[in-house]
Amino acid sequence: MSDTAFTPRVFSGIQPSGNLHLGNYLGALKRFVDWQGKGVETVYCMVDLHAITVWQNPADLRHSTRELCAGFIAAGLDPEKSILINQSQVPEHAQLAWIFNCVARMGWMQRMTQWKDKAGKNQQNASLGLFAYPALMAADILVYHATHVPVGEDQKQHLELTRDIAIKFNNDFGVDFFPVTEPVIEGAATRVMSLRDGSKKMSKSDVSDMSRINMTDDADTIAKKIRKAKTDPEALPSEAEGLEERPEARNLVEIYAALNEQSVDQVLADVGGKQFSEFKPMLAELAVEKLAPISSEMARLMNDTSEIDKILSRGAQRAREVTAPVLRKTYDIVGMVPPVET
Ligand code: AQP
Repeated sequence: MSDTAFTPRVFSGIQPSGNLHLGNYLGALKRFVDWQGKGVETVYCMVDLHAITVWQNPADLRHSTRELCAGFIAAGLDPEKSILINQSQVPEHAQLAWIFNCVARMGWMQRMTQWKDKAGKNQQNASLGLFAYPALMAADILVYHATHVPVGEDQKQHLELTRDIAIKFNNDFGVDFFPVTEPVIEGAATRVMSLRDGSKKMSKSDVSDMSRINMTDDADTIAKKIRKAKTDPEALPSEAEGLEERPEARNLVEIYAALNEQSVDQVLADVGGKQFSEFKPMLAELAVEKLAPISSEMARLMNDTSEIDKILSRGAQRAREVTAPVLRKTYDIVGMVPPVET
């Protein structure tokens, strides 16, 4: 929470860069829904401008953006209660990002692990947008003066950079204009790992589809992926410390706990001593019970994308009531001459 007197407001986003997966759901989307009931304004974004920092086929991007919006709604976000937008329809995100490109330092960006991971050894060939990604993310958050940002563990470093940008802007211009946002990284599965390798996070860009559960997977596919998930030969322990050095086992127990809204300790109290041959069908049944209604609702919503487009357009209009004045004030602080009536 900000230590200044900013009105609490929640912002978060997901990239429409491929299939929404269980990691996005447990680390982010499920948290978004929880926040919707807390009496705080909530703004959730399909961050299409972030998605194009790596190549996206235009038709696929349009489809993924609408499908992501369908996923948001199917998971429980109500467009009347939360503002749902795609980033490119609210131009103030990109406009504020330019200001932040001039506030943030090259060295800050170079330290970002996501930049290092995604650009890899071929940094000279990566897009400038991929390098500047965290400044756009800071703008996404701060253009709403958002105070709470629910995300998965992998976004912690970017959120720290958002704080650094807000602090530097406020210091440079001698103002207390942008809130210093705290990351909200909570729940049992803030870092869902690959089903094939417990040392890698579950990710849209993993080449193996067996590594992740997609929110569009049917019941048979979900069950098959869990049945084939990598594990070790030991039985499950009765206490959480027994999961140390057992990343695949920990991952499956954490997924179970998050889906069933229990703690890891509560799950282990029930399943400790069981073999994976017994636990995996339990997990598959739970995953299908929780995810199948979401995927079938997504499919239903995707039958009429014009309704999704209207929701996004309405969301953008509502969003701009917040973002346009914040951008105007930012320009004023920076010293831009404002337009006048002619
Ligand atoms: N494995 C994960 N466990 C928990 N949370 C996760 N998130 C992503 N993966 C996991 C959270 O989902 C939100 C949106 O993520 P994103 O799509 O904007 O970016 P990402 O982290 O780059 O997602 P991917 O799947 O890993 O995409 P690629 O493969 O393209 O890099 C964020 O809150 C994130 O923490």
